[in-house]
Amino acid sequence: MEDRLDLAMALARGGGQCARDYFRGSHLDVSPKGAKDIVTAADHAVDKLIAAGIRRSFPDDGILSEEAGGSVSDILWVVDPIDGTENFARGLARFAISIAVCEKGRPVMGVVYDPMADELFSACRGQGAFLNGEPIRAAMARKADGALIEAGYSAKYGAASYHAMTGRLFQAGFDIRQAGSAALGLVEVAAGRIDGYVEMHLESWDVAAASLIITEAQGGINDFFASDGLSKGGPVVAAADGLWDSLAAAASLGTAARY
Ligand code: LIP
Repeated sequence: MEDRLDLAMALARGGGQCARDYFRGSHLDVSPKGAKDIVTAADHAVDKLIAAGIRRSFPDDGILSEEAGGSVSDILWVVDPIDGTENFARGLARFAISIAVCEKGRPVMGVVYDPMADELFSACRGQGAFLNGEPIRAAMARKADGALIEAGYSAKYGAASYHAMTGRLFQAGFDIRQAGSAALGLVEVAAGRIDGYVEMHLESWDVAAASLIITEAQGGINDFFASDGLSKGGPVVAAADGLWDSLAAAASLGTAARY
């Protein structure tokens, strides 16, 4: 898996440079992608760059990406070429490249790269989590009162249920932010910068890399991949180690088990 990690890190950086070349430019070609969703020329360009690199080095591995789809296989690359596309399209410098490898449906390697901050988060199963090569750890246990979390929002799933969820979180004492990139919010839990992240529904490409980085940083996250999260997606609750139970209870997203 070390070879795949090295390649993922190189492709994330290369994809990040490609995204920066498009960023705030005049050739974004923003187009609708289903209800309340968009895709840009940069998403496609980064997706193609990453897929070409994987096929060159590991032609027998499967690829599942947000923009090109794909099929599940034993060794599967799960790619979000630009996580935070809405931010990217509006010129907001908060987006990430997310690349994971799953074996038998669960992440075993993951990288999340923030091209604007030049921060590369990485992990291989059982080997710890790193930011630009330095070990990271999720925050220690915190009480809900005053804990800073992110509650991700997508217009695809409507405002009413989001308001109900954030109402429960405020009631429980959490302070809430919403910044538009699930992958970056999740790795900020792993780095201890925030104390938790919740979202009602995410896809596997939003979550796969960051979920491994969180567990390798001693944080907690629900068992997203247990009930076919790889192809169906689902809710996400991630938190500092001692905070997971109270955050999951307040969010009340039906995330029964912590991974
Ligand atoms: C986005 C996530 C965000 C979520 C959006 C979308 P994308 O990823 O980062 O948290 O609310 O629905 O899934 O589509 O920009 O890769």
